[in-house]
Amino acid sequence: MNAHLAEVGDENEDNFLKTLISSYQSHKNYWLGGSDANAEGVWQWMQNNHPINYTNWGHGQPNNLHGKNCLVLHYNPPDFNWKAFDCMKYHNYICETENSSWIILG
Ligand SMILES: [Ca+2]
Repeated sequence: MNAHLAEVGDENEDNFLKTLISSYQSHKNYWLGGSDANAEGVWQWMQNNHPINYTNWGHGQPNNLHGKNCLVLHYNPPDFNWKAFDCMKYHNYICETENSSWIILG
């Protein structure tokens, strides 16, 4: 399938995902493909280690505490924004395919 965790390049993609999960199960956290596991505080998209340019961090995020090295799209009523999370936690997830048609699994 060549799918990987979704990477959000700009506000349009961010809004697209928010709209999509609003119509699905909005009151959950969804893994995105960002991490600062390589270098604390330096957030990258994991597929190609590209820097994360567009961001939608929630208030006080990313907190950059060790152990919170993965990125979730977090429901923070009434909107969604980004939050650093422990990578080992269970969450739903959003994947994208190589041809950039989006899918949600889980
Ligand atoms: Ca971190």
